[in-house]
Order: sequence, then structure tokens, then C-alpha cells
Amino acid sequence: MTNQHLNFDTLSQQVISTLQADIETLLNHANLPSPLHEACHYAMTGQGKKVRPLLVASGYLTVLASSQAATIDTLPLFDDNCRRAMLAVEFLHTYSLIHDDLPCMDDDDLRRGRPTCHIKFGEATALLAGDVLQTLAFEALSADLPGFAPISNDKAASLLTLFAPRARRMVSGQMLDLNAENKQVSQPQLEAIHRDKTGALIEAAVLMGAACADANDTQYQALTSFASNVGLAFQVQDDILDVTSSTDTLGKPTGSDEGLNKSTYVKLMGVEAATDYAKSLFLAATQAIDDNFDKNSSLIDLAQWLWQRQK
Ligand code: GRG
Repeated sequence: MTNQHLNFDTLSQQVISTLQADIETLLNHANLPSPLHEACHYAMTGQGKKVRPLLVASGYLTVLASSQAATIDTLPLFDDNCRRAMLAVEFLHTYSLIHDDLPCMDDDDLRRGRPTCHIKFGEATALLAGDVLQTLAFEALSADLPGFAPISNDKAASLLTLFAPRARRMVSGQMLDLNAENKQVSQPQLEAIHRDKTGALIEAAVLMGAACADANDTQYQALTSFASNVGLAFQVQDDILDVTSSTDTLGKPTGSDEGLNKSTYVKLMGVEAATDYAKSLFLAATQAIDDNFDKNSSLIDLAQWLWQRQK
């Protein structure tokens, strides 16, 4: 197998199986009391798409392929630091979903095709599960973990420097989003919300993958452009799917944006123009990779896979 011809399904399978095992390792390492362990385990093992870990792995492989003449012909495809970064983004993302579903936020009772964490375990446990998953995301990037080579101080510092401010921006974005409920917002205002709420973690995922492969400044710039376009496209798509898809397909309730009187791209520009906008963002994202990396980058496959969800 070479990176140039790495099939996206193969990459997804590798990411999912590696992540599943590593989630168990990190949760067992945390030794959480009951029912906190069960609540975290439940939330972390729902049928999520694993977009952010896939972005880490694809960012890593894209940089690696362009910086070494040799092809990647061994399994596993990613190194231990890359596994840590995949864990960090999935733990942080799942924490945000648990808290976002709480009655004081979006008050949703379905997530990843199952009852939300607070419906299953109660609000207090769900709140703590979100809290501890957030802590574990940072631990994944820095602590000694069974089955992982120790991470160097330099690498841990560079990953944390990419991750921490973007984790913080996700929460700021959520505040801006709450502030915008029941209000008419402009497109630039909506964009500012989502660049933080959704985009920042997507950016962290790609850049941490790149950092694990020792990306240079030009590569970081291209990957930042890719991630920022994909991050926004992903949110525009989420707004569209909220009105065009079904609860069964998404595994979460549809129509919830309307119910909460949220500002969305669909409200701002209608489904058709929002779809065109998402497409243009995905195209801009792939262009940034095309211009700077091998055309067979798995980041391009990933952007195309995300775009296909639309159809
Ligand atoms: C800190 C409470 C708190 C919230 C932060 C990220 C976030 C803000 C809330 C999550 C809810 C939400 C609708 C976010 C928009 C981004 C988005 C589309 C999330 C869903 O991500 P997917 O589709 O989910 O990757 P899966 O379940 O597939 O992992």
C-alpha cells in the first residue's frame, strides 16, 4: 500500500479501529468512578462519523507523503503522537456534544442514533462526563499512557499550543451562537460564530496531524486554508441537513435549528444558495491542497466524502 494510492475506505477503517481501541485505553487509564465511566464510555462509543480524527490522520499522511520520498507501506498508518491527537479531538468533540444536548443548551434527547447522555445517565452525570472528557482530551496529548510511546515535551507543547486556543474558541463560538438566538444576524456575523464554534476544532485536527508529521510553515498555511474552508462548509452543510435530511439518517433530531430560532445559513440565504456556498467552500478547500500537495491527498478524499453527504 502506498500513501499515493491509499483508499479512503482503508484509511477510515484504520482510523476507526485504532480509535476504538485507544478510547478504551484512555478511559480505563482514567479509572473513573461509576456511573461516570459508563456515561463516558456510552458517549464515546456512539456511531459518530469520526470526522475530526479522520482529519488528523489525513493531515498527517498528506504532509508525510510530500516530505519523504519513500512510500508508506506499513500498518499502522499513523504514529503514536498522531493517535494521541485523534483521541484528543474526538474526546473534546464528544464533550461538546454532551454539553450541547443538555436541557440548559439545545435540550436534545437523541444523539448518534441513541438517547443523549443526560437522558440515559441524568444531567449531573452527563455534565461531569463532558467535563472529564475535556480533561482527558488534554491528557491524551501529554500524559504517559499504556500502549503509547512517551511523548516528548517539545511535541506535547506544540500539539497543546495548536489545540488549547482552538478548544477555547469552540466554547466562545457556542456563546456567540446562544447570543444570536432569536436575532437576525448578518452573514459575516454568522461566519464569525461558526469559524469559532465548528471551524476551530476542525482546524486543530488538521494542524495537529500536520504537526505530527513535522509540517513546515508553507504547509501549515495551505492546511489552515483547507481547514478553514472545510470547517465553514461543514457547518453550512449541517444547517442544510437540519432541514433536508431525516432523523434516522443523521441520528439526531432534524428541524432543531428552527425550533430554537437559531440563525442559520438556510435562513439567511435559502437551501439552494446555501448548497452553492457549501460547494464553493469545499472547492476552495481542495484547491488549497491541490496547489501545495500531491493530488491524491486523503484530505481531498475526505472533503469529497463530506460533500457527498449532501446528496
Ligand atoms: C462547549 C457546549 C459546548 C458546545 C460547543 C461544537 C459545539 C459547540 C456544539 C456541538 C453541536 C453542534 C451542532 C455543533 C456544530 C458542529 C457540528 C456539525 C457538530 C456535529 O459534528 P459531527 O456531525 O458529529 O461530526 P458526529 O456525531 O458524527 O461526531
